[in-house]
Amino acid sequence: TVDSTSRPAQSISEHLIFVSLNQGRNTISAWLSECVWNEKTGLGCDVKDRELKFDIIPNDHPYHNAKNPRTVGRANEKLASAVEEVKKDGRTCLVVGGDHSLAIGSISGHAKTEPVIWFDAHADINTPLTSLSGNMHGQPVAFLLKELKVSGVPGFEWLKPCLSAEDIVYIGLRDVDDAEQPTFPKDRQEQTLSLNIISPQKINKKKPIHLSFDVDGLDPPLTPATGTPVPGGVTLREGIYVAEQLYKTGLLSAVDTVEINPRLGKTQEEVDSTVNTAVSIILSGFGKAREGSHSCSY
Ligand code: NNH
Ligand code: MN
Ligand code: MN
Ligand code: MN
Repeated sequence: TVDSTSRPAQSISEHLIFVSLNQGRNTISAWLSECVWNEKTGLGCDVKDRELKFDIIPNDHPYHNAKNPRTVGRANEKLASAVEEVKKDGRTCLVVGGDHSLAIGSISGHAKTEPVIWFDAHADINTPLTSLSGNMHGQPVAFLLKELKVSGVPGFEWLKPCLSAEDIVYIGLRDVDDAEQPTFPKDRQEQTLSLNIISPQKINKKKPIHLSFDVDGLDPPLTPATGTPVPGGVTLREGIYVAEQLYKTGLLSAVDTVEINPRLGKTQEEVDSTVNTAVSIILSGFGKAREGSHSCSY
């Protein structure tokens, strides 16, 4: 996480806390430490690295169409506390997943944040009653929305929905399930790829921004190692532009990086290109400028 209150806007000396949902360091966290935190070759960010370990709850039967609710619920409870600690410490939080169900804990722990930029091909607003896949990564927005009142899900007794539909801005959206239509906030999709994606009113309020970055929001050839690719996505240039603009607001307070699944890459090259793409967007969100910076040797 990065200190967004005391740092100068263009500073590359950020304070970062890294929360990984993976058991042990993986490809993306190894890369990130080189590119983001390494003082000589990277952005020189001050990093506090945290690894969270989660329990697999036995006999975790589905709740309607939500699979593994107790395991996912408890993991998110733990993540929410970790993110809350990071924010109390005045740092910016970068969560590396893992699938998008982690946004439930990440955004809850980052409470009172708005807007949330939901960068994704999908709306992720299914509920345990509407989901056809049963995957909880297709449901986090529904769990977070006050309007939807999802309740009674085992493992989520701790959760208090903290977002309103008007706090969410979707970027890259192009695959909304029929069952998601009635609940999808229709006016929430960006019209153009400019910072108007965030209403000027919200920026004026200087509220911290949460970027929930699902790599499948990008065009599939950029991120082949992901579970549910959808053609016609955001280009790398557009993705980097969005991240740069968010950095320039000085308000980017937490970032989720989700749906990178190295096991789904057909070759090592596919895994590497997925990770490289995600890393380049994260770096832009944390201040790497395409035009370079004299104080940055990267
Ligand atoms: N909408 C589908 C579902 O609910 C797909 C969700 N998959 C995602 N979401 N990767 O971002 O299962
Ligand atoms: Mn998603
Ligand atoms: Mn958060
Ligand atoms: Mn998605």
